[in-house]
Amino acid sequence: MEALATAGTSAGTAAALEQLYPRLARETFTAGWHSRSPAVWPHPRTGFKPRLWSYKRGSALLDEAGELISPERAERRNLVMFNPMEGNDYFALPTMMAAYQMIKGGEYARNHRHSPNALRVVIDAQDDDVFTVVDGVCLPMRRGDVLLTPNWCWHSHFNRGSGKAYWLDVLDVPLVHLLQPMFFEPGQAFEQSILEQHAEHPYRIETAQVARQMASEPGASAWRSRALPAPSMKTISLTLHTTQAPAVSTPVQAVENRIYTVVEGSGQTHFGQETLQWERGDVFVAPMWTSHFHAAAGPVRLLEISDRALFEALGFHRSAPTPQ
Ligand code: GTQ
Ligand code: FE2
Repeated sequence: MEALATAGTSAGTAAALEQLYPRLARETFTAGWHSRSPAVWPHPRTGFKPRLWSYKRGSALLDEAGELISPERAERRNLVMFNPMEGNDYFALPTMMAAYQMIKGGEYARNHRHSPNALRVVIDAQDDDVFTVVDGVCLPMRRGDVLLTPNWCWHSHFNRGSGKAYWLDVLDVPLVHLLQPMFFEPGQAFEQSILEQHAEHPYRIETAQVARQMASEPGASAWRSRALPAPSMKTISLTLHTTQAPAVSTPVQAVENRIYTVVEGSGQTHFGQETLQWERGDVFVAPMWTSHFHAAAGPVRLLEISDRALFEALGFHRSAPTPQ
């Protein structure tokens, strides 16, 4: 920038500018033409990388942690998946964090609420043992279910069985850190009073049921995608991808950050030169404007959790017509 801005100026002008810059800085001004950091660039660029976290390894480490940490000591027993880059040890993506959480039989993850929107995707739970309570409504957590706990809803989780339960948490915490509207309140009591109990509720999405529906429609052996409703979640969008047979998706490249979680099946995702292999329970991320496509090895249920709703609401969303 500097070379451009001063090209063609006389030695005297260049010297005067050099004297001006520190005087500007003392008054907390930066000369825009002299700044190291440009204001704009041609297309999105990000330090976040495509990355996968293995459920096999994550759940084994969470089991170890479970011998040392109780839900009484930790607000939540979770392993946060961070994208390894300078200065980051907490965020998977610029707008969303992701974590594996585990609760043992008989344990209760205490009641609280916060401004970040959250959701969970159940990876392993014994039917009728594990529940999330949202604003007094008790909802079952079964394998493949998505449970929504939007902004400022009271929520707690419990396991009344004897086996361990595991799920993925996704929260828009990094976005709330950036924009700064953070609020958190612990419940007065550890446990939340249950006012109602439902299996069917807008905050509980059974991906198994949606997948069964998609499987009954024509073309089920091809790669198909369906948007899932996520009521009250203004920053997060859900899409279920399914196929009944080996299939390949069309490449995408868009203004959105995506977290994928493998609900069922195995396959791989291609990011240019890089390929991520995935199996049930694994979680991987496709950062902003990263071109990628999936290849299913057999029947697959892949849940995509993205910040698309956020970018659409702000008018920033766009897709590349021909992903590179
Ligand atoms: O289950 O309420 O992984 O509040 C991080 C923050 C889970 C939760 C996390 C949370 C929760
Ligand atoms: Fe929470």
